[in-house]
Amino acid sequence: MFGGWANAAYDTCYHQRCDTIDNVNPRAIALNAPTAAFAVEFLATHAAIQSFLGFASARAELEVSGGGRLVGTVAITQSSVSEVEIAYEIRGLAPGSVHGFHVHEFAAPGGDCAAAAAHYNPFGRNHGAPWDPPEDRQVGSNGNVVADERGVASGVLTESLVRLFGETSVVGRSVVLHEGEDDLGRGGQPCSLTTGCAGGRLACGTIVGV
Ligand SMILES: [Cu+2]
Repeated sequence: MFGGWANAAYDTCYHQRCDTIDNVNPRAIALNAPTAAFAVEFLATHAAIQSFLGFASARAELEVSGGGRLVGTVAITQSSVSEVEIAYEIRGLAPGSVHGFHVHEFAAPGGDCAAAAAHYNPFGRNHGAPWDPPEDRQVGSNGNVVADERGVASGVLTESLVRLFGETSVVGRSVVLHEGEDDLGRGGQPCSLTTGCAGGRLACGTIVGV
């Protein structure tokens, strides 16, 4: 009888323990709750983290204003925390022609260069030359490109204000090639300090992280 009671008690206890261990498992909760909480928080903030960390490189395909014809490519590489390299190759230009070349504020879907709006200027500064001190120019003050005798403009710019991460990332904005020359803020006209008086928009493309 004693043995029967003991066995019954043991069985109950055993099954309770089994239930506890198999179905609730406090030890597992103790181990996994912080992990689970972290995972939930990570997923919730993943987009923000990715946006902040940004991209190592980005690319823009330049289409003639209005869309339909590809005229160039721009590849931006975050070469260090403080610098990017902007490699460009643009074809079909007038030989020897000079064109303002800027990062503008918004995307330019399908060659809609008007949608790009103004130069990207998150710090509210006057337009200047790429070699002006960072505090004296806009993020979009990237200077001119020059076509060679074949009508091809190609080269690599090093930029300290353009970046592919953080709050002032240029990913999702655009590169605009203008019809005329950018006076780099030195023309003495009202437009010199905003657009460099570079004229209309020849081509543009949205900057896409890759
Ligand atoms: Cu521009």
